[in-house]
Amino acid sequence: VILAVILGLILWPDSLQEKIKKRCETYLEKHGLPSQNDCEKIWDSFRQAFVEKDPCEVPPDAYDSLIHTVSQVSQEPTCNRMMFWSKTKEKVHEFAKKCSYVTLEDFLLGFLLDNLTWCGKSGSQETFTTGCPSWSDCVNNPVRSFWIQASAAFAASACGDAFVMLDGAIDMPYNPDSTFASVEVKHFNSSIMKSLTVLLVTKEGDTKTCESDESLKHLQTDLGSNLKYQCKVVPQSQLQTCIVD
Ligand code: DVN
Repeated sequence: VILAVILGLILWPDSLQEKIKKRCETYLEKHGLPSQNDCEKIWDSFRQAFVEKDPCEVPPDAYDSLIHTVSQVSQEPTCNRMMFWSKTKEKVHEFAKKCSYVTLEDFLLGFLLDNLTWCGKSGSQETFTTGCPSWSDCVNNPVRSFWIQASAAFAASACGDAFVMLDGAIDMPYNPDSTFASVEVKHFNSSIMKSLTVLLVTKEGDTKTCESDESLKHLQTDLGSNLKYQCKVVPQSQLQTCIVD
């Protein structure tokens, strides 16, 4: 048994708590932000959102306290460089890093939980990273609810000229069921945000244009008249250059 425990610790050194606190410390250090106790505070707020709860009964607002705590610790939104995305996760993060845009996953809140799975169990103080409901198993699952609330907060903070990277190689680049359409666009605040520019990423041979795509007409409608809409086709190869006009 002792050997199994030691082996377990070697093979599986990171509990969810350690992983998140490590990400938190790395992030705050990299951004020159003070960090005494902050990561502990953030872990506590995160935990209370889902621990001791049925993993299908964690609504988005369970994360309000975490979002509040993180906003007190972290940096201000970066106006004119904020970038949203849908069905372009890998491409957008590479592009954002290279070309100095910021996605939700570049802010502390998204950085802490990117690519993680977590849940609790009613009647237990434990946190789990396996056996948790997946995205569509139930609506109010801890992971889905987190991303909904984090995306809503991120979108509400968007200021100046914002961007979204959409996939021009699929039928519906702007999909009403996506988090981008169903949460983020609804939370844009036209008193601080001026415009949204779509970067429609195409592969060689794609014939889609900003004008030919039906789904983008819905995006224009959803943005309303207070936000300026722009759209540019960006061949995938051009993403390397950071030049997108
Ligand atoms: O603008 C971004 C960002 O700010 C954000 O949080 O929301 C926007 C991206 O969400 P989206 O518009 O729904 O885009 P996607 O590409 O449909 O989904 C993004 C991610 O949500 C996926 O990569 C999934 O995460 P994962 O599994 O790679 O860690 C997850 N997701 C969305 N719908 C899902 C799903 N996972 C499983 N099943 C689904 N139906």
